[in-house]
Parts: sequence; structure tokens; C-alpha cells
Amino acid sequence: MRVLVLGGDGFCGWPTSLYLSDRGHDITILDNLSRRKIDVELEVESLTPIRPISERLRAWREVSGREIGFVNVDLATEYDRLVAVLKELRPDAVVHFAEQRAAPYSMRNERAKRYTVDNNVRATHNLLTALVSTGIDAAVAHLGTMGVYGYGWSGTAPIPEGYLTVKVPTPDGDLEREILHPANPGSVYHMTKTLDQLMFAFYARNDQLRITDLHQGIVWGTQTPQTARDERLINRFDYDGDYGTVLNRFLMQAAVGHPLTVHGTGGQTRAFIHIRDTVRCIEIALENPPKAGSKPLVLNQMTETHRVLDLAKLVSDATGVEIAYLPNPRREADENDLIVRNDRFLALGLQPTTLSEGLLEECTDIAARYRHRADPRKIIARSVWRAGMETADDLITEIPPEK
Ligand code: NAD
Ligand code: USQ
Repeated sequence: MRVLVLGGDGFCGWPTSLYLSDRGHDITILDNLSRRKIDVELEVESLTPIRPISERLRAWREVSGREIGFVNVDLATEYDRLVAVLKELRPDAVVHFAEQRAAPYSMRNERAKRYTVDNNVRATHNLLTALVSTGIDAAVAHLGTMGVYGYGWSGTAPIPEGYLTVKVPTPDGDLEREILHPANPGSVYHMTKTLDQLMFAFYARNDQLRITDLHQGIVWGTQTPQTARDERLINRFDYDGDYGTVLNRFLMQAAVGHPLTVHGTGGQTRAFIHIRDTVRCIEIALENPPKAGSKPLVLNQMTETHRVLDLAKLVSDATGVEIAYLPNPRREADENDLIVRNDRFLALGLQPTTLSEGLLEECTDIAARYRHRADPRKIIARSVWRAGMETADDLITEIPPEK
């Protein structure tokens, strides 16, 4: 398959590009490197020493003998260039990772809120309208989020895969209807993913685009067998208060001896997936696209759920690092139930990688190897959901020497 990977320089996009290339697909990455520029803005770097994109691609050619193409295009603002790339490449499939993906960053200030909406909504809409105007019948796989459903809305009822069957009372009795699951976003970032869903529904119905929306949980881990082949291929590891996600942050904090930063009580339950399963799910989704004329296919891309506090305890018990209960900078429920259906991926052959000591250790090893690159002042989350909310002071400002 000829696959265009939008956002292929990022945390999920890079290992996916290598995995699909390794599986014999012909890959081109489109990325404007905005994520690297945000690192410069936030004065922080990936814990792992990610290489410039040209070096990454050269290293992949050396170790695999395979070429991956790259175009530096802004999906949100360079529409004509996007159309030109599509016409030249005529992809069989497009994987869409290219959005601003951090909830805390999206709540940082007015500028970041506006950037997140402008970037994400325009990027998705440009892709859809460009596919229609070029007449390219590529299967689209978009990375959405479990967060579109929100947390706690349906209590202990399992979250379905995208759609909900409801009863509408009429004078002649109840009508059964299938509707898009109500959206309940918890941040400006998550809100953009709910807007994406409406665009997908419209373009699938009106223009018969074939779209799969992958409602992905929090991705943890760093390496895949492909990114581990050469240090120059190493994947990104975000640990800072805006971009670092909870489990990877705890593993990194344990490696540098920083107290584990639990927000509030830690009663928040979330869905998780290992990066190795992310790349496999994308391949499965590309192999099983919906038919033209069908509504978007929604797959819940997650393998397990955990409470934040349970994760902190697991890491603390394994490493001896203490847990710090911090004021929660977000507006979110203190506690929630979360039961998620993921039957479709299981039926399509996904064999879930679940939390295991081996994988946790692999991640802690990576964090320990690069601990000297960590800036402890960047660990505490400082983006607040509303003005005046409290954040924690720095717990430690210097990394203790290695024992
Ligand atoms: P990332 O920020 O590491 O990667 C996104 C990539 O897209 C970056 O390389 C960035 O430069 C590029 N990009 C952003 N806007 C662009 C634009 N306008 N034009 C071209 N390129 C652009 O994020 P990630 O963690 O790899 O996430 C990828 C996707 O998966 C996102 O859409 C995110 O919402 C979704 N997702 C991520 C997670 C997670 O835990 N990381 C979980 C669920 C869903
Ligand atoms: N949390 C802590 N301590 C921390 C960091 C986070 O307690 O140091 C808590 C948060 O308050 C939240 C939970 O952990 O309750 C998850 O936070 P997160 O930053 O790991 O994840 P989130 O903001 O939801 O976003 C991440 C990705 C996003 C993706 C989403 C999937 O950044 O791109 O869409 O996970 S999901 O959560 O399933 O919607």
C-alpha cells in the first residue's frame, strides 16, 4: 500500500511509519515539525535524544534498506501544497496524526487555545476537502481519543465503539435510533477531536469518504522493535507538565528520584495502550476500512484501564519513590468508573500488550539512561484549566546524583 502519514515525525507517527515501512508498505511522511518547535517554545526537550528528521530517515535507509519519503507541509495552512502532494502520491491510505495533542498545552493561555482549534480543525478539514477535490479514494485512519466520550457520563455502563443506540419516545411507541455517542470533552484539545467527529460524519455521508476514527487511550512506552534498531531511530519521550502523559511521567520521575505527581486523589480512571499496540492497530485499521457510503467506523483503540493512583502505587512499590498528592490543575472528576468496549480490535486479531514488569522496566531503563537530559523544573504541570487554580511548587529542582 502507498501510505501518507500525516504527523509522521511525532511520538505515535514515527514508530507507525517505521512499522508500516518494515511491513513492506511505501511510506511518505508529511509533517511541519511544529511539535519540535513547541519544545523550543516550552524550553524543554524529549528525554530521549531524538534526531533531526533527515537523520532519522537516513538511519532507517541504512538499517532497513527502505526509503521513507518526507514533505514539510503545514496541513492546516498550506492547502495547495497538500493537494499537490496528494495528486503526486495518489495514496491508497492516509493516517492522520497531525494535530496539537496535549490537553494541558491547549489550556495554557488564549494563544494556545486558539492555536489548538485553528490547527486541528483546519488540518482535518483540509485533508477531507482535498481528498474530495482530487477524487482520491484513500482509506483515512484518524487518531481520535477516548476523551471524546468524557469520564463518568455513563457510570458503570460500558462505553460503546462510537455509537449509542437510544430510544426516542413517539406517540406510536419508542423508536430505536443509533446516534454518535454524546461528546463530553474535558479540554480544548479534546473538544477539537469531537469537532473532527462531526466533519467525518458529514464527509462520509456526503462524499462517501472511507473513514476510520480510532478513539485511542493514553499511549505509554517508548520503543518498538523498529525504533530500537539504532539509537538514531529512537522515539520521543515527553516528560514535561504539558506533553508528558501520566504513566510515562511516573516512570521517568521514578528514574530521576522525583516524587510521583498524582493530581488530586488519583481516583481518575483512564484507558491505556502500549505504543507497540498503537502501531499494530493502525495496520489492522488500514487493512479493514469501511465501505464507501458507510458512516465512519469508530474503533476504541485501548487495551486496559487503570486508576492513576494504582499506577503511582505500582511504580512506587517497584522503585521506592514516594507519591506526592498535588492540587489538580485540571477541572475533572476526582473519581470515575471506566469500562470500555474494544471488541472490534480483538476480533480483528489484536493481541493486547498489557502492563507488565518487563515493559515498565524497559521504559524505566530508557528514562534512567537519559536522566541527565531531564530538567526537573519542567516536571510539575503548570497549565491550569481556569485562572486562579492552584499548582504545586517545584518538588525538587535538582536531580539527585545516581546511586
Ligand atoms: P505528537 O505531537 O508527538 O505528533 C504529532 C505530529 O503532528 C508532530 O510531529 C507535529 O509536528 C505534527 N503536526 C501537528 N500539526 C501539524 C500540521 N498542521 N501540519 C503538519 N504536521 C503537523 O503527538 P502524538 O502523541 O504522536 O499523537 C498523534 C495523534 O494521536 C494526535 O492526533 C493525538 O491526538 C492522538 N493521540 C495521542 C495519544 C497519546 O497518548 N500520545 C493518545 C490518544 C490519541
Ligand atoms: N495526571 C496525574 N499526574 C500527572 C499527569 C497526569 O495525575 O503527572 C492525571 C491527569 O490529571 C488525568 C490523567 O492523569 O486525570 C491523564 O492525564 P494524561 O496527561 O496522561 O492524559 P490526557 O491529558 O488525557 O491526554 C493524553 C494525550 C492525548 C490523548 C489522551 C487519551 O496527551 O493526546 O488524546 O491521552 S485519553 O485520555 O484516553 O483521552
